[in-house]
Formats: sequence, C-alpha cells, structure tokens
Amino acid sequence: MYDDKTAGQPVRELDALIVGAGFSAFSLMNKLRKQGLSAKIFEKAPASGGIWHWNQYPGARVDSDTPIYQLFEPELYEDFTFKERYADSKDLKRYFQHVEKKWDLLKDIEYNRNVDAARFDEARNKWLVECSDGTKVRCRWFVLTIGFASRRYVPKMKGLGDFRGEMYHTAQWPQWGVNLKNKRIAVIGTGASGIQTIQEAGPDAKSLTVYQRTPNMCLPMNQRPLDPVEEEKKKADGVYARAHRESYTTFSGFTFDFHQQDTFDATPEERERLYHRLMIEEGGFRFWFGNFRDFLFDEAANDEGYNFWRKTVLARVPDPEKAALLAPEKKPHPWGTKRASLEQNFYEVVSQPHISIVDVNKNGIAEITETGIRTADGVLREFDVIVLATGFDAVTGGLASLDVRGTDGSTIGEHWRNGLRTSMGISLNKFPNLFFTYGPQAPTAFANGPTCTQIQGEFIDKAVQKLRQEGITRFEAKKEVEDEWGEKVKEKWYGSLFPQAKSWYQGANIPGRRVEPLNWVGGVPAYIQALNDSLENNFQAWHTDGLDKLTTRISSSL
Ligand code: N01
Repeated sequence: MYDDKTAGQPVRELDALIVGAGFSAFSLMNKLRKQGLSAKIFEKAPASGGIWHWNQYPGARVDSDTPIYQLFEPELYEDFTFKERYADSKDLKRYFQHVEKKWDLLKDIEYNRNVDAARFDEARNKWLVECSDGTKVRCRWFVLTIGFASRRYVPKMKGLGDFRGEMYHTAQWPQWGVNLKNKRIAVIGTGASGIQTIQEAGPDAKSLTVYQRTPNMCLPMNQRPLDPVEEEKKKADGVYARAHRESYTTFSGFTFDFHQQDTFDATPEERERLYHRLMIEEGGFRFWFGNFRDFLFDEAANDEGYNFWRKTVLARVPDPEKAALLAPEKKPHPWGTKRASLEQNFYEVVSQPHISIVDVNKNGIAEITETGIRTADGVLREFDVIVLATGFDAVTGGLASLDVRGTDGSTIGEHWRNGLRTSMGISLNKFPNLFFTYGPQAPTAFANGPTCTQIQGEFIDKAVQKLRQEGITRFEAKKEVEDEWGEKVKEKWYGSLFPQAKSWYQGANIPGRRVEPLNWVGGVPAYIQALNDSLENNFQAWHTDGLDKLTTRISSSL
C-alpha cells in the first residue's frame, strides 16, 4: 500500500481531494476550480448532502432559517427558493441537487468512494490517499469536510441485538422511509433528532414512549411556508445579501446577536418583553443567541431566562407529571448549555394520552428484549419500532476514526491522545497540507453551519492560492500555535456556563471519553480575525517550506 508499484489500480494525480459532499465541499470545490486546480470530491454515500443525506428520520429539518441556511453566492439563490422558513431534509436534498447542477459539480464528485487511509509523502509533499475500493489518489491538498456528526453513537445496552422488531438510528434511517403509522414506537433520546422524530411520528403512532434522560429545552420554531413572490422581492431588495454579510459579524453566524445589556440592568418588565419577543414573536434561536449578553455566562441571569422558558412550557403541558419531566423546577443544567431544539408542536404532541415519557434517570433501561424494552423497575414495554436518537461521537469522532497518518505515523485520533489540539480549528501539526472544516476548536456547534464552513472555505482557498503563488508546497501548523489556540479555546469555554452541562459540546455524551471543550465559543468574528491575522501576516500560525520570513509566531491579537 502507498506505493506506486503496489498491484492494483494506478495512482491518480490531483491537486486537491475533498472528502465528503456537503456544504463545505461544494463551496470549496467552486473556489478551487476557479483557481484552476484539478480537484475531486469523494463521498462515501451514493448522493450529496452530508448529514442531510443520512438524516432521513421523520420530521428531519434544519434549525437555521432562510436565507442563511444556504451558500451565499447570489448565482445560487437567484433561481432557488426554499419552501419553508426552516427547510426539511427533502427540500435540502433538492437544494444540493440544484447546486450540483448550477456549478456542474457532478463531473467532479465520486460517490460510493470511501476514503480509507492516507499517508503524507515527504519526498513529494503530497498526500497519498486510498479508498476502500482500492482507488488511490496523490494530491497536494487534502481537505476533510466530513462534518461534526459523521460518527453516530449507539450506547451499550444489554440485548440490543435481540429485538425482533425494527430498530433504526436516526442518522442511518432507511432512504425509502419507515411506515410508523399505528405502530408502537419507542424513542430513546431527546436531542434534536429525538424531538423531531417524536413530534412528527407521535400523532399517528398507536403509542409512543419517550425514553428521556435529559429534558430538551426546546424553543418555538415559528415555522411558516415561504411565499416565492415575497422571497424574490427580498432577493431583489438585497435582503438575502445583507443577511449573508451580517452572519459574518455576529457571535453565532446568524443574523442576530446578543442583546447589548445585562439581564439585571433591565427592569423585570423589560426582561419579560425581550424574552417574549425573542422566543414567542420571532422564534428560532433568538432566545439563545439574541438574549441578554450575560445569559450564557452568568448563573443568575441564566436562571431568569430558564424561569421564563419553563413558564411557557408549563402553559402548554396540562399533565403535571409530564410537565415536571419536560420542564423541571430544578433545571438540570443552565439554559442553552446543551443544544436547544426548535419545535413546532412538540409539547402538544407529548401531551397526548397515547404518548408517555419514561425518566431513565429514575428508571433506567435494563435491557432490550425480543419484543421491547425492560426498565429497571422490571416493566417490559413492547414495541414494533425502536428509534435510537442517541446522537454522535460528535465533532472529533469522525476525524479521529480515520486512518489518516501524519508525518510521525500517528493518526488524528492519536495526535489527540493527550488532549484535543488543532491550529485554529482548521489544520494540525504533523499533518502538512491537510485542512478540515466544521470540526473541533472552530465555531462549529455554535454557528450557523454554512456561515462557519464558508468562512473556513474562504481561508483554505486564499491560503492555497497564496502558497501556490509563492511556490510553497508544504504548509504545516506549528505545534506552539496548537498550544496557544487550545488555551484560547479553553479560556473562552471555562469563562462561560457551558462546562456545567453534560453535553456533546465537550464529549461528555460518550462514556469514558475525556471531557474537554470541543468548540470555539469566542464567536464568529474573533474566529475570522484569527484566520485573517495569520493569512495577512504570512501565515504566522503555520510553517511553510523555504520561506523563513513566514515563520513568525502567531500574534496575540485574537
Ligand atoms: O443527538 P444528541 P441528536 N440512555 O446527542 C440520549 C445536530 N442536529 O442526534 O442528553 C438514554 O443531541 C441523550 O441523553 P442526554 C444538532 O447540532 C441538528 O439529537 O445525554 N438516553 C440525548 O437526549 C444536534 O445537537 C438537527 O442525557 C441516551 C440523545 O440521546 C446534534 O446534531 C437535527 C443514552 C442524543 O441527543 C446531535 O443531535 C438533528 C442512553 N444510554 C441533529 N445515550 C437540526 O438542525 C444517549 N442518550 C434540527
């Protein structure tokens, strides 16, 4: 392996190989092509969309609204309009097909191509990449755009393989769908995937039992269909373009930002008014990232928000037992320190009598049997379908599982054996000429996806362009920059309330995994600044071959 003389297929030469066909890949491919690079996207699925290809569970839709959940090029939105404010997975598939067509991407995407392993060829300063079907590629630039949720998580449960009914993980839902009507359904997990599945499948189910460990502090989505005429007018009036520009200037890459006042500097009436406007009138994540600026950083401020949120939920759930499980008096963690989901009628659906909630903290899952789920109290509930909405080994899991080895022979997972380290959430020491997007130590989980990935794509494009102009063939993140960036990531994280939740944001959802901050919570503008500073100052964060002037240490201006 990794030898031109190896028997089998010949090694193909490319300038750039991009792995995974989602937003990041599409946006980057368009840019690299404009530079004149020969580039391909290898995708293990039979279609594009990344997470939107796999996430076909009932009710799957995005929690970012139009117009920011798309690529920002006007040529793409001039003749495409989403059907709803928050697009569902089918409409997102339609969108990916539109972009494929518009940019003539299909000729450069190879589906069912699973990148299996890669080694850096020191003599050529190129990556040699091998796919599980034997395809071999040599490329100068190797970009992993596999997203933060490419490795699903199934908890160890006794008897998991014994169930005779149907069992699906939400992230591996059959593309042809599953008929859930009049079925007895169990849903384990109440993250975004669980909430949407319950909301969608609940009304038509014979019965639905929710196995809840932590209540999801859901927010109203305020979903509505989009009027195509109105949207065209918005495009013509520059509303889309303004929203896209704005998303680069806000903490979370949305079109709104924290309210520039502390919670207790407002009167109780003012607080109530702001909460109401953000949550009820405007909806979406505004209550999360448009709230008082101390909301996610100060315990008492957070309590105020929690109490308001709880009041709204209690008003919608008449059954006191269910209400106590869904919106407990004592909050399990500060509001917003775990991912809030957007709901349309979730609280009304779970209030229906054929839907029940089992609190697995008090009454854990003892075993899965041939016919259902037995809890610690000995009760066996029988089901036709069990839905595992149990999430992902998120942010790091996908990258860490690849057999991509750096110059010291370590995989990415091994590179992180003593703690997560990256240079600005985009590259790694000992992995020259390799970039990744929408992964660890970047705004990832706290940013609108397309905003984050386009910012990173722009950086990669500019970096590659500059390196090529200067004839530089090797580009490697400095170890000390990984150290510094890691410290900055920690400083931001531990200055917030986020560490208090047992969340996937810090790997706490995977038993035995080291708990550490996986995301940059310093905001999108500071992240852009960090990348730009390095780019504009001759790649302060990276070593490059041959040019001594490019090896200044990173500035402290982040
Ligand atoms: O996964 P999750 P997800 N016994 O990890 C529970 C994005 N996304 O697929 O909270 C019982 O959030 C676990 O319990 P707890 C989005 O960023 C977006 O829902 O750890 N329960 C939790 O309730 C999202 O945040 C969209 O106590 C167990 C659930 O399983 C991210 O992907 C849609 C358990 C897992 O929730 C992940 O979302 C879908 C056990 N042993 C996904 N183990 C939209 O934009 C785990 N759980 C709409």
